[in-house]
Amino acid sequence: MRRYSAFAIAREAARFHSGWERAWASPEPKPDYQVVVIGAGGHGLATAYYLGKNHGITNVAVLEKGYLGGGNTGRNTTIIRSNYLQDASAAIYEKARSLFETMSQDLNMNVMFSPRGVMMLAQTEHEVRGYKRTAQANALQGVATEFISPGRVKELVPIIAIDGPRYPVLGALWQPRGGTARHDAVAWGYARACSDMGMHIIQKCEVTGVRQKDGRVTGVQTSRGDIGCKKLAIVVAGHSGRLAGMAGFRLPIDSVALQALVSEPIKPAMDVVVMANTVHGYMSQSDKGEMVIGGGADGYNNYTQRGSFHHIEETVRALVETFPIISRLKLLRHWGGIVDMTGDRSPILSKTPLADCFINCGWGTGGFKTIPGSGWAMAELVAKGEPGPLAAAFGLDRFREGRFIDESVAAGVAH
Ligand code: FAD
Ligand code: PYC
Repeated sequence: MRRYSAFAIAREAARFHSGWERAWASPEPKPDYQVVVIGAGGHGLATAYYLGKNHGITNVAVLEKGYLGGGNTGRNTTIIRSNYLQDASAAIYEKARSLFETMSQDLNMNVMFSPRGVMMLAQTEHEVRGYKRTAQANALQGVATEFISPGRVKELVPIIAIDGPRYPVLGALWQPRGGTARHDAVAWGYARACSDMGMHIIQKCEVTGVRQKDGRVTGVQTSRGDIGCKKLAIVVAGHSGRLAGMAGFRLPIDSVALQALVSEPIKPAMDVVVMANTVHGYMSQSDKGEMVIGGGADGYNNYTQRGSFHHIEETVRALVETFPIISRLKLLRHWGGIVDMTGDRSPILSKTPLADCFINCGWGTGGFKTIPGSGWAMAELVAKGEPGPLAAAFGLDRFREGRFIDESVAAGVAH
């Protein structure tokens, strides 16, 4: 793979951009691989990448039923933060956030990581107590957050109305090194690096069955024929329940649509990310100038990968009191993705009842930010057959043992 650089841009400009290589290859599937990863979202691609980079395993195929990054990875609102409450969460979310700091250099792809700061507004006394508690837990965990006053909120976000009639801003949990990144570039960067290591990324290849013998996985049936493997990683977010069904086990997961919308582009108005979890709304401004807006997850299980009008109304109604300027914006587009929610709002990185078959899911409304950390931990699980320190708490057995990792407050929009 030829590296991207300022020199390469100048060279290609001089020859009418005729010399760029394809970023990743599109090979035909081989009959067998050492590891098959199902799902070319960020988590599946990062799993493959760290299998190669950290464990030297490159005989890997990533199978994708649509196009890579076309699931939630390309549909999310790109908020990156690690201000979770429990120690196990802080460890994996902060590992992921720290990997975002150097991701562009690591992947040689500009993922536009923008650590502009993320704040979660406290708009009830209950939230004030909850976020002060999180800031104290984060201090012990080595995660840099602080509880800030309404005055400081107004300084950081001049367009905010802090004296709203129903939900005045009483303070906020502030993470200065949280931010955003370009979601597609994250998927493309991992795909390019995997392809460069000789891995196969096979798009338009739907897995329709899981083959097994004597309790061990032996391969998968796909829309492009049978493919054998020694180890299988299922990393399909909102489709996890369906894939687990094919492998013969059940998951404590609900599939629900989460929707978002963007406004027409406007001049720079807000240079931090703001989440208002009591009213179910959040907002940031993209580099193009659009206000990126989202709300709570749909209140009923569904597989509809699209937006809906009632949701636009609910979300905008929730936010307009705190951000009066949005009443004058035009809506540009809206969409949805299918997220995979667990009861404790924490992920599952686990062995499964089928030997050599592993699952990574349950990131729900908040898994974009964890793509590198999750891939790192999942690669270790698949390579060694046992979870390492980052994944150990997130096994499926916690649901049987009642050892929940409750992150319903930190999950924000997933209530
Ligand atoms: P996906 O990107 O969905 O990838 C799974 C892939 O598996 C898909 O490409 C799918 O086509 C493929 N697949 C499924 N079934 C099969 C099959 N049978 N065979 C082959 N392939 C299959 N998180 C944040 O951290 N911050 C945010 O601001 C944020 N905002 C969000 C906003 C919205 C509107 C949505 C929908 C989600 C948001 N999220 C956010 C959550 C985040 O997007 C997800 O947690 C994360 O992208 C999940 O990544 P993934 O790789 O697991 O899943
Ligand atoms: O997890 O930070 C998050 C998030 C924001 C919007 C959707 N998810």
